[in-house]
Amino acid sequence: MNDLASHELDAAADAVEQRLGISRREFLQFCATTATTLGLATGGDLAIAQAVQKAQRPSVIWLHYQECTGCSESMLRAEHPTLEKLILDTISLDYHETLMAAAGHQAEAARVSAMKQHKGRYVLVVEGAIPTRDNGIYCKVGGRTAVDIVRECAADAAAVIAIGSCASWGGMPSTDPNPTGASGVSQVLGKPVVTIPGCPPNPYNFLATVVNFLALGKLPEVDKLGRPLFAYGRVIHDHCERRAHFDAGRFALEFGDDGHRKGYCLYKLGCKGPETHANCSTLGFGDVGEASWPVACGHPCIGCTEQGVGFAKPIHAVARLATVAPTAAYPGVAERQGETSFAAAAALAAIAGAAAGATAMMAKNLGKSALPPAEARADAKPSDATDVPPSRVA
Ligand code: FSX
Ligand code: SF4
Ligand code: F3S
Repeated sequence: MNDLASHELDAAADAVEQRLGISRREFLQFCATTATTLGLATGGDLAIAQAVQKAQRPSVIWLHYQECTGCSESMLRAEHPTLEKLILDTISLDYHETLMAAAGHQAEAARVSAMKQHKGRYVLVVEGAIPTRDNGIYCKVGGRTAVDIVRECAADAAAVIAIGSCASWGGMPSTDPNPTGASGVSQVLGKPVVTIPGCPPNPYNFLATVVNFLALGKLPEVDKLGRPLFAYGRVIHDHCERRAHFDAGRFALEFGDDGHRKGYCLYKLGCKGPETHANCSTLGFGDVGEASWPVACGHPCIGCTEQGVGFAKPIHAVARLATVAPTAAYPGVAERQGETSFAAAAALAAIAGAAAGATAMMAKNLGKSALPPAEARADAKPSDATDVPPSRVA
């Protein structure tokens, strides 16, 4: 970075420190991390710092429908690194039913007024699924159906963001038999929108999306489900802290067993990390440090960001391995460990060659039971020490 850019970055950090009371160090760290996360070229941190500093805050209209308000809670309870301050400073939250002081007709008037004043420039955020069955009568605000209001608000929005799994595809309210016809925003609008799934989603992913919009004037690149690639481009399993245990065939088989207490892989307890796209394993949630995500707490990922997995597959069902060719040779969760799966996998490898051979190796590992502690094994090497730090142990 040249002297001028470095000076400008300092100036932006000073301004933000004075306005928000966020330390320079925290703010610069946030800019650098976000620039890297978004894949911006050199100077990306400066673009982000200046976008936040200029405080040309886009008007945001935030609608709530079938949900638990966990998405909003997740934004507001985020203290690390001061995300909440940045979120509330980076946007002008002109309509949010849970947070605004106004109620009834006054609240609706605030929405209409913000829409008129910022026509074509406001950002519409939708939290919660939208009931579509029976002409949408299962959710009304001010006498109008959610379907109606969402369509009206989206018509003049500069960008539409569906926050949470409910708004992304229907989420929990759409669980079979979906009595209200709970649907995602893109289904209701009939066009793709940016989705930030998760139940609740990570507030950082929302903030990074908004910052991308402010700094670059456009929404981030997304996958075919509208999920920003910077956050949902890979499966959780790819960078899970327990991945080495998976690869080595060390699994927790029951909650509270030896493998579980040692922090072994949770695949056999139904972890959906292998088929769930999200960055939970690299980000963490809330303000309690980086070990704050389901798997770090000892619970299998339930796939809450993945349509067709979260709230659809039973929690105990084993995951499909999205990035490796799956094989019918996997042992079931309750199957006796060892013999059958390895024989079947070996047969598969013989038929299908090298690619299947890799799968067979994995199947072999999946067929292992949790190994005894390294220190108790005759073949133990220092690299076999699998105990994880106390904070990571379930
Ligand atoms: Fe709740 Fe949001 Fe889940 Fe849904 O998050 S945390 S039920 S995704 O819409 O409020
Ligand atoms: Fe982590 Fe789950 Fe993958 Fe095991 S199956 S490595 S716990 S994501
Ligand atoms: Fe959800 Fe799994 Fe992340 S349950 S919060 S996608 S670890």
